[in-house]
Amino acid sequence: MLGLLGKRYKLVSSDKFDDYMKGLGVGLVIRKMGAQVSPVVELTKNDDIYTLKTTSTFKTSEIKFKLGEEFDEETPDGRKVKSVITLDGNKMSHVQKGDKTTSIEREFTANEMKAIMTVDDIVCTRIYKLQE
Ligand code: DKA
Repeated sequence: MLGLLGKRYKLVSSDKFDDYMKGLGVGLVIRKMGAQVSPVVELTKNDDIYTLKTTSTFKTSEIKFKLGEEFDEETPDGRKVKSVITLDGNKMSHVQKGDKTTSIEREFTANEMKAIMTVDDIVCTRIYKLQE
C-alpha cells in the first residue's frame, strides 16, 4: 500500500451507481448531482491515521480513521453512519452501518483504483484512473 499513498485517482467509469444510491435512499436531486461528477480520491497516512479525501464539484469529503476502529462518518449525501475500515494488502474494506448497511471495497493498483459498492443485492462498480 505504501507506494500508492498520496496518489490521486479520478473516476472514469461507473456502473449501477444510480441503483446503488437509490438502494441507500438517496433522493433524486442528489442522485442527479452524484451521477454527473467524477470525484478524485486520495488516500494518505500520518502515523497510524489514514485520511481518505474525495474531491468533486458537488462536495469534498474527508474521513480520518485508524484501521479496524469504528468511527462516525457523515456521507456526501448526508447519512450519518458508523464506519469501520480495514486493509488487506492493497484492498481496503469500508463498512458503513446506518439505516442501511453498505460496503465499499477499494482496490488500489499502480494504474487505477476499483471500488465495488454493495447495498442489499445491488453491486455498483466504479473505476478511477491514476492521475499523472
Ligand atoms: C465516490 O467515492 C462516491 C462515494 C459514494 C457516496 C454515496 C452517495 C453519494 C451521493 C452523491 O466516488
